[in-house]
Amino acid sequence: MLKKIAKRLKKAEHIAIFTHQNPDGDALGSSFAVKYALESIGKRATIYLEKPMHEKFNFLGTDYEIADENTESNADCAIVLDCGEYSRLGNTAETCKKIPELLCVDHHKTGETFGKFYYNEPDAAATAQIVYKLVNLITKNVSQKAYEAIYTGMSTDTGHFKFSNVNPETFRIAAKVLESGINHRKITTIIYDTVKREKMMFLGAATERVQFFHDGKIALLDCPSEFLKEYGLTYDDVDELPNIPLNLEGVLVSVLVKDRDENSKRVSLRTKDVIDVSEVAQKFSGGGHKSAAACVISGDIAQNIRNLVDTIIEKLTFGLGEKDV
Ligand SMILES: [Mn+2]
Repeated sequence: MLKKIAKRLKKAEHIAIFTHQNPDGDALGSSFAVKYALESIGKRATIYLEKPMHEKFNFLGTDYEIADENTESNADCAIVLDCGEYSRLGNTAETCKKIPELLCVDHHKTGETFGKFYYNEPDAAATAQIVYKLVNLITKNVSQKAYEAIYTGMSTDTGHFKFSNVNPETFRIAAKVLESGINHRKITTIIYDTVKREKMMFLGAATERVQFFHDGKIALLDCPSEFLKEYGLTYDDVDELPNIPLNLEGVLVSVLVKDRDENSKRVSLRTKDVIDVSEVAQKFSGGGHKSAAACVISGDIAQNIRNLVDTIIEKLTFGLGEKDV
């Protein structure tokens, strides 16, 4: 199927590239890598985003367009990367739907298999890991810019090669990417080792807000946007937020509660691989991966979050979890 997707891309004239809202390093890295590969063989390629991406990813490139419900694209082919469902495309979904041909490359387990040509590799640590293969099917001369973007996606989706989604293939592909001569340290310095002062202070205060359940095995951080505002930050500045409660000693599962809109909260779940948190998220109409998942909570929010914590306790007690810990 990946070969077919490469073939369709090569046949197209103008390719529109889409990814999930609030794009992370994998979403953006995959998008820019595909864009650069297509441009290198003389195609037009446009990345559509809902809003400006976080400035820390500017090193990948800044050539993209902002799309809303009324944006018309004259692309003859669309490829959606790192996202398997229209609903996660946010405001760019309408633009995407109007494009005659739809292709999709993803690694999320709980997508809706959309597009005429849909390729999903749930074992791939990052979509960028699949994109490595895709760009090499598109061109024999993949540029360093494209490889930098792929490395960024692989690094950020694996917590810099330390999450359980890392497999031998991840390192094989990372090795090939490094062999192209990219400066990986330049990338990791920007992504991991450059922290704003206000953010350091925020992280300390956030740690104090963490609540514990089930003998300290579950940690919950309620982080409304107002709290971030006190430090001059937004959610985009703290994408490692779910790891603050998770990294605490003794914690097996973390719950991060963020504002979504007036009536709902976005909840991110993480685990030190003791339970499948995507199953917990699915119970609340969400989804994701085994060790990282998310869902939206509305209605009686306090009660529903309590129910979610109870579901985790149940999983820890009766699921596959506790005996393996
Ligand atoms: Mn991803």
